[in-house]
Amino acid sequence: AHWDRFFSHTSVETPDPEVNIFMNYWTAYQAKVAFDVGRVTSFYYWGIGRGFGFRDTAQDTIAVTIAHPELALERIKLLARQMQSDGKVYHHFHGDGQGEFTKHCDDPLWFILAVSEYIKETGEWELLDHIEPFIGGEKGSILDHLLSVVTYAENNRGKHGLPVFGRGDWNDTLDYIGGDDGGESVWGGMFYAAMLNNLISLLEYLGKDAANVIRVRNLFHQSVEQHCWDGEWYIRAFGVKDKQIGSKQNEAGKIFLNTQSWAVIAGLPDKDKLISAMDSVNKHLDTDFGPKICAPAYREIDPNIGLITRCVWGKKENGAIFNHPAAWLIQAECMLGRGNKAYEYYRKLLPNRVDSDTFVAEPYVYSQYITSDEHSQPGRTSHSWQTGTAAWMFRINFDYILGIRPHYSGLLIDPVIPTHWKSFKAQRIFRGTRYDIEVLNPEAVES
Ligand code: IFM
Repeated sequence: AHWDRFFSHTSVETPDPEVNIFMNYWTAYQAKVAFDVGRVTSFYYWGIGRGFGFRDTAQDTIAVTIAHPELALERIKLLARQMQSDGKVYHHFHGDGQGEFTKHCDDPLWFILAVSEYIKETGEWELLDHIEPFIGGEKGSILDHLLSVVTYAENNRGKHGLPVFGRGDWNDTLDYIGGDDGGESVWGGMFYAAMLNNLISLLEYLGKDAANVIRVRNLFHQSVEQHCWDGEWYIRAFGVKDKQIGSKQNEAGKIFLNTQSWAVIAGLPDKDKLISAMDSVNKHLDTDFGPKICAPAYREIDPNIGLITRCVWGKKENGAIFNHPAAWLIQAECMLGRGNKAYEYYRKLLPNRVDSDTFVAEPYVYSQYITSDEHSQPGRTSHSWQTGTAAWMFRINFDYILGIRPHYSGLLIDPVIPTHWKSFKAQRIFRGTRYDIEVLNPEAVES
């Protein structure tokens, strides 16, 4: 009964039976399981060991906002209590009130994702007035917590105006970019802009003054546009003595996936560059098993880049097919209106695509990564279940391929599908109403 209730909130009927079975069961199921236990070391320990990651916990909430918004709400309140009034947050926390500050530059901004997705889904604006303590005891509303993140974003800028890298961004293994004092994250600049965009829409919808947030968002757009274009794609970072990482000039790590997909997600203005960046992903990163996180993989240790260069090539963040950022690539293709490409990537990444003897893990579960063509055993997967991928794959398919996604003002229907889909049907409960949707595509368009 528990699972029937959960699954009854969404359903899809597309011309592709595999999409249907993953979306109606396996991926939705995995996303919920990851929400429930993915961040704990066993059923008994809750956040012991490394603790709960702030960024992972924030992203997990999007797995349950549709069927169990009350669970997402509890996590949002928990996250709010792991924040300081200057916007800094614990990178890992152990239950309530204990945690570590590690200077990962992305963490605080994930709070905007969790809150904005919750409000889009539920329309519960009163969450913004809900009071939670900051670390240290001072109290503030959820809106105060969100605005503290804007202050953090503005203050955490290096000499190119991009986020100071600290001990990593979403990519934990870029932990010594710039050596001890930091470097700058180009992906961070894009990610900050994307999250601030969410906050701007929220404030504007409420009729509140968004001018300051727009100003800060523009700082990141400008810095990326001014300093980060490499001719055919966006670089990944500035390191020691301004060395560019993720550039044609490098022998390894010439191109990274995240700075191409997030250029689109961040809403950068130059459409030609965005198309070129995404086409470069297809050209330099795509493989039979999906797009690699970066290429070529590092084969020499570089203490001024970090752990990524100590991973076996073709594994983990060092050039594997890392499923979580691969999902963002699908979102970005949809945002460009390229339904054929988005669907092709989505299908290729389904956990039953590689033959089981090679893949090794369960053929219905997204893993953290699949070894790439640079590894001696390509197509092998690892860390099954231990990933935030399922939530993103589920939401990106529903929200961007089928295009049925919540917005502050209602449910938007904006599909970006393969041209050979003549039609599809979907159902979804939104703010208490079940919507029965049928999309017809008689002219075989992509969006
Ligand atoms: O983003 C991280 C995540 O928080 C933990 N696992 C690895 C990812 C990429 O480094």
